[in-house]
Amino acid sequence: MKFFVAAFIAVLLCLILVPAARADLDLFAWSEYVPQEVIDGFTKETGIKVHYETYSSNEEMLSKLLGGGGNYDLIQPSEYTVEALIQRKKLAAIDWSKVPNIKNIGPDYLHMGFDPQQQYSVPWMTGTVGIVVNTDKVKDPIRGFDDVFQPKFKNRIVVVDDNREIVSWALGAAGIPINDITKPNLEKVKPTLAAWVSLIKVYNSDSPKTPLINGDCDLGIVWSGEAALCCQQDHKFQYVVPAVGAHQFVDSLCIPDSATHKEEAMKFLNYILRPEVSKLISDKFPYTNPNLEARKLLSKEQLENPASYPKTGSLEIFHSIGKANALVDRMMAGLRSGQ
Ligand code: N2P
Repeated sequence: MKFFVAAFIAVLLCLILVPAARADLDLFAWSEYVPQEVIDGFTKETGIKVHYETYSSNEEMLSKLLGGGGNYDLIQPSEYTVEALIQRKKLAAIDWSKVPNIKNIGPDYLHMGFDPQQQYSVPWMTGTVGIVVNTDKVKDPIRGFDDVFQPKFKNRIVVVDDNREIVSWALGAAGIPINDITKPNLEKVKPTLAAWVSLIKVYNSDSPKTPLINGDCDLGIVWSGEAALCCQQDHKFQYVVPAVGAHQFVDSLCIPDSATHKEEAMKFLNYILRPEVSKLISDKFPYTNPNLEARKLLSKEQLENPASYPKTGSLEIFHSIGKANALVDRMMAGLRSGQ
């Protein structure tokens, strides 16, 4: 009898404790950026289930993270948002002894200005925001933003749905440094932006390639990985890094200080840094891969895709602009609603 009671208690304990011990991982990342097979491969190897929730902008991610809208173990901010989160002490330091594969990242992508001590971020992908031209439909030379936003291209343009990006194009075209976001500078570019906004047909940050590929739009200002997918599909698409320069984004994975599964998060970081895993990310989402060991595994075609690995262009990263973000959003909301 005693034996049966003991066995019964043991089974009961197993039922209660084992599921609790099997941790999950809550990943909050950009849409169309983390291949399902990478997630599945990680789960298969570690038993850790990954919940992938998506967002379409840094600002959307921030408002959910800081508003307590979710409990996340990994987030995927761009450089200026990493900088802002470090300033606000919202990120957990990464224990590099648990993420030795960081060695695969090229030195140019480490210790960047937004995380100078390389304490909080693992570079995921980098890229540019540039122009896609359907050369079957657009015969004029397109070299910069002013060439895109011409009245004759009204309702033929798709852009990413990202106010900070759009404002940076007008600043760049006016010769104002793209991080110099002040009230007077915004006033200066407001008329240009008003004219540009009236020409845009589609705002889409998740899949801006779609209206280009299906022929709804002939010009786009989009993330380079989306542009690379257009170029891969049809040589009629051309990628142009604007002559005045472009924003180079650097998207990283970071662990929020509030994360409850930090060990699992570091396992995931080390996993995605393996060259063969990182190659899968490049195969599906052809941005510029900062993992130099993974780049060695890419084909000549992948490395020669002009959007994934552009050869020219002066590039600049964004810096955190603090409260000026609200100025950008307010002005753009007004312009986009026709005021
Ligand atoms: C991926 C979006 C890339 C984000 N779908 C650029 N920061």
